[in-house]
Amino acid sequence: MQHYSGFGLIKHSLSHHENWQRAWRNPTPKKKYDVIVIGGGGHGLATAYYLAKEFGVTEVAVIEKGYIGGGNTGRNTTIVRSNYLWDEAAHLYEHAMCLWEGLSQDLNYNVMFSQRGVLNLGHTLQDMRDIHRRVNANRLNGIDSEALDTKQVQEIVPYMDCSANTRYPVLGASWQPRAGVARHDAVAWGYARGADAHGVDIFQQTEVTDLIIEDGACVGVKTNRYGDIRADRVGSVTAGNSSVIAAMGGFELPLESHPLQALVSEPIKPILDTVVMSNHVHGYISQSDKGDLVIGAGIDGYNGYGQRGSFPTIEHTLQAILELFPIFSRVRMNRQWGGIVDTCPDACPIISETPIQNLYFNCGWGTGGFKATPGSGHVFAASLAKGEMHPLAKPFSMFRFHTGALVDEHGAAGVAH
Ligand code: FAD
Ligand code: PYC
Repeated sequence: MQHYSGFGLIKHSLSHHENWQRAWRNPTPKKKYDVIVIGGGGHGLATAYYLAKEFGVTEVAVIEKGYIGGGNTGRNTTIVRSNYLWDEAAHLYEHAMCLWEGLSQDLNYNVMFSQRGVLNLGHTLQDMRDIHRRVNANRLNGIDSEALDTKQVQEIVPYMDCSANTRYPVLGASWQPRAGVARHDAVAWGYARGADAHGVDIFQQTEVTDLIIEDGACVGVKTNRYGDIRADRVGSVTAGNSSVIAAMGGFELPLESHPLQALVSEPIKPILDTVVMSNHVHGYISQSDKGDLVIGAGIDGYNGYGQRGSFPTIEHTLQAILELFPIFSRVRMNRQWGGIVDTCPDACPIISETPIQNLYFNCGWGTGGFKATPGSGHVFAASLAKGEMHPLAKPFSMFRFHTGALVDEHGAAGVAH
């Protein structure tokens, strides 16, 4: 197993409880902020952190209806990679990857970023053609990416069934060595602690119930706990609830909210020291540093906000995983859960101005936003600080659905949704 980057550089680390208490001090809201960030997931907290630390905007409030990191940030399978097909997406995710590489040191908090590599398997000739195309595109963008054959894959994952007799034989894979996993809740806590240290106010258990709009401009939010809170700019970073916030502004977003599920096994001894994903069989798996097998599914086809998913999807995923790893057939599963992901028609995010002045949205990350957390927060903070979209964000305007300038990452993202 590879070890966490930067471990030796961490000066001190608060316990979970101390973190919780610190983030929980729930300050009294000021009458007015420079920026309100709606949503205390990884992206919202990263936005607040970079606003204060990089752009000198410290009068920032993060308003979270539940607890920080309790949304998709704390529910995902933690895969971090930047091997996207199109230049616009590749640049954005690679920006995030570069920030991941220094994140534990930057936050002085161990986010357990572990660059153990990610394999995206190919099971058909067409899969392999797509893999070669994506690998070539990645390399042209300076992103580490290789196309491997069956034998090379088997060397990296000796316990996977790579024989020719399986229903979906492994013909090869794309391999990104710098990709890996991180500890998702530590990301939320690390950004929250960093933002707090720079003067950001974080309000948990506080729901934004409406936007305050005057003369076509957003001037604040209404909350269930503190009434009206005003700000010069408001950024919504609410993932699966983004359409609800957009409706408060009187416009629609081309988003669908779907359940996406994952599950973990009981801890077992180290057996898998990389990340295996398969578009074709609909499953992805890694092993956490605690020893649990971390397994994720495809989205459920129906829309919903229930933060739980359906049994048939999980059953299908486990069939897929067992096809690849018959050796795991007797491993007992421990916990299963769902998150609500916000998917765009072109499987790319929205980081955008809106029809309402001073109201900005960062959403639509769907099944793949954990990996983007530092990059998303950084470019959104830059945009909120300046009142002008960061160059890396510009291709992800919500208005691309009017002009047709979509960045279609369907399937190319290595997950089948
Ligand atoms: P969230 O963490 O969901 O934060 C949004 C916050 O907004 C929530 O805390 C919510 O409570 C709050 N909120 C909503 N409405 C309001 C309101 N009205 N007022 C105040 N607060 C509000 N991505 C990857 O890159 N790799 C993966 O391996 C991966 N696996 C996944 C597996 C699963 C099962 C799931 C569900 C997702 C997965 N993802 C993955 C996707 C990733 O988790 C998300 O894209 C990412 O975490 C989104 O972060 P966020 O901060 O935007 O959203
Ligand atoms: O985008 O890498 C990804 C991913 C993995 C699992 C869900 N999304």
